[in-house]
Amino acid sequence: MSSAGLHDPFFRVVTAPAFSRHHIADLAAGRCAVLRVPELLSEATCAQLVDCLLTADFDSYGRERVHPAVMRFGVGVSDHRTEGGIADTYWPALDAARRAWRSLPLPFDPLEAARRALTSDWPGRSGIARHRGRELGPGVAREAPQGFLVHFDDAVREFPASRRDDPPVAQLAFNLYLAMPESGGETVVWRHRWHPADEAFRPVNSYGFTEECVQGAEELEIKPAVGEALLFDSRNYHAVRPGGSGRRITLGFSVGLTAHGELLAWG
Ligand SMILES: O=C(O)CCC(=O)C(=O)O
Ligand SMILES: [Fe+2]
Repeated sequence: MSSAGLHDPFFRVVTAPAFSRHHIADLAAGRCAVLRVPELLSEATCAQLVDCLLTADFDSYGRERVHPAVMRFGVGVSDHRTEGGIADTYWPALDAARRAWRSLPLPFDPLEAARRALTSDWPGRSGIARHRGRELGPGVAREAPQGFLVHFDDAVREFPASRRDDPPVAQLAFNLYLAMPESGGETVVWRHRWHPADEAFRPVNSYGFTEECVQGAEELEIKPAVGEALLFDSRNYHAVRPGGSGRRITLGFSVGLTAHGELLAWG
């Protein structure tokens, strides 16, 4: 509820048994704010994936930009940004990340499985986004013990100079929760999108903003269960609360809906 006590009936959480085309369209159109799909994977499968992932060498996002630290396995394009475009360093980093993922003794490719679950009912083409003909990364595994600051994700703003082959007309964030702490680790989404005045609330070089930035905006707080998947419009400001005891390990990627009706993922 906003500070004025008024409520936008479209700013709501919807729980569904699967990612239907209608639910995804509702999110893109702003008829709902967050889509929850419980039990996308079983708890046993999540535990098995966590065991494998914990043998991997997690890297951290750029320490200056992302603080408190977020550990990551796989490459994120936001760490390879230069003058509003994708830096040349991204491509060798992506090759190394692909090799590292392949070297894990995973029972199946969980990012591919997640993408399939997300797009199985989608009527248009789906797959991984491309930049000048080259496929971007499929997503990352992340561990954020101290959570994420209030921020938004919007490739249109972050990469204004990027010559994406298929620029998104709507951007969503997909996350699958493999391990969750007993307390904390909630995802919060605010009914607020970037405004130029918000830059006053961004510490220098940080990806995130202070909480004042979203003060008074309606918010939704979700504590996903292990095996659950969340999809939300990442242009709305969002944050992850610090976790108490227990690890918080997720698989995540961005999803763009293109003008051709394609649903494309990237990491
Ligand atoms: O881990 C989460 O729940 C959300 C992380 C996030 O900021 C995102 O997926 O864009
Ligand atoms: Fe985000």
